[in-house]
Amino acid sequence: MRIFACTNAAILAAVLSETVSCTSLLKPRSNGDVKVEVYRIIDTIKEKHRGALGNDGCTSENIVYRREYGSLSESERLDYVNAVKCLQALPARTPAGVSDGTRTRYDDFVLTHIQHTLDIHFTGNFQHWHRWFVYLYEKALRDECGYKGYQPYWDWPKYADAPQDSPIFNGDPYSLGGNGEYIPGHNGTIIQPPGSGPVQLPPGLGGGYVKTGPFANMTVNLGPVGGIAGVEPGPDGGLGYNPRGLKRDVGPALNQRYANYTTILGLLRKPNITDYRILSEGVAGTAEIGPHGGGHYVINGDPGGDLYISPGDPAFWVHHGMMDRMWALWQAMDPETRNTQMDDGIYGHITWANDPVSRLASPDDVIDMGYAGPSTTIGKVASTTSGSCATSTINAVIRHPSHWGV
Ligand SMILES: *[C@@H]1O[C@H](CO)[C@@H](O)[C@H](O)[C@H]1NC(C)=O
Ligand SMILES: *[C@@H]1O[C@H](CO)[C@@H](O)[C@H](O)[C@H]1NC(C)=O
Ligand SMILES: *[C@@H]1O[C@H](CO)[C@@H](O)[C@H](O)[C@H]1NC(C)=O
Ligand SMILES: *[C@@H]1O[C@H](CO)[C@@H](O)[C@H](O)[C@H]1NC(C)=O
Ligand SMILES: [Cu+2]
Repeated sequence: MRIFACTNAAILAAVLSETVSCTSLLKPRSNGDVKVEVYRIIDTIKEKHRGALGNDGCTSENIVYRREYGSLSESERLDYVNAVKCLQALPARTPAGVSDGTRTRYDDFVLTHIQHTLDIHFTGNFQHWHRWFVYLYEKALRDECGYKGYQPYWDWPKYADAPQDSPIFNGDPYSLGGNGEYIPGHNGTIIQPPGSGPVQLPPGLGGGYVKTGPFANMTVNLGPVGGIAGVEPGPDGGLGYNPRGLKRDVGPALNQRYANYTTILGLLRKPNITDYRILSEGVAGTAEIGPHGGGHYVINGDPGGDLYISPGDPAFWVHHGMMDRMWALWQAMDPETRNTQMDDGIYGHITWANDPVSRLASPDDVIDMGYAGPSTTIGKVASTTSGSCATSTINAVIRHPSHWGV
């Protein structure tokens, strides 16, 4: 096959520049070829990443790598699941009176996400905010619940044809709980994000309560808040106490359509952060919801389908682990430029899709974590590998969320 004549360096160059002759060899011919190409590019990125280690901070000794959920051993998955359950059993740090529905340490994270939903999506801080959010969750699992591993991620395309059977959702004791019980004839969710008309999504293969796996019988305390047509907010606008069961509607339709190998290849080939964001998050107010929205609505249900309280489903964190992994891989192709590049398109502002019109986000902008954990700034979490990789808040994020593991 001619493609093997293309060296790794040339393929990387081709990824970075549409003009290199190897580009034509990157053009997919079938889904199998696309997958091969994705792995070829990721291998090239890993090689470049390893070559750069030690130049500006992390070394091969002190860097750590996150791993794909299905690549963890059963006992490693169980350790992760038990740490999440531990967080769900610890008391909240949010003071009484702020939100009656915030009962557990886990809920602290959900509350922070609710409070910031409208200034952390389709905004210039989106990726940075969620990077720090996932990092602090990982840190809470480790520091407060004795977890020894790192936050695993959900490799979307790997399970796109049957996410309900994946190690994440298959309902075995090592999963994040099963799909919701199948509700015959149920319709897909109609989403209604801020500032846009309703979008009808296809249904998944569940729709009801999760009855299998470690999170069967899990209690959701906060919400609903909004974003789904026909669903009324819970008490106190969703901040009140509203205990109910976990529901999901996992299925392949949205996964195949929005988070397949072609999507990954598309992300890896985007020349700048503005273009990357438009594929990653989709086009606000349309059915193009990108792998970000796609992944959320593969989980769907309650709280997974409500954009404010979506972190209330334990699968949120593997989804955003993958969001961060993709961004980190993309950054690693050209760290000098991409670790500092800020989006200057419609998603580069401090309001949702720049509505109402607002200034561009800046590296000095604070990433506020409320009661979930310490706040930081956009600039401090932009790189996962620079800094001394030793102590302090800034190095903490660098030390852990590095994303080229199995
Ligand atoms: C699904 O939508 C169709 C068409 O709007 C409607 O007739 C049907 O009753 C709905 N099914 C359920 C279970 O709500
Ligand atoms: C869920 O709760 C019900 C009722 O309390 C109980 O019978 C069932 O065994 C529980 N399931 C799991 C998986 O914990
Ligand atoms: C794969 O995802 C891309 C968007 O990233 C989409 O355009 C394409 O239609 C999807 N493929 C399938 C088979 O749905
Ligand atoms: C990003 O790349 C696209 C080409 O895909 C180009 O049209 C656009 O001008 C670039 N934007 C910036 C800000 O460089
Ligand atoms: Cu979010």
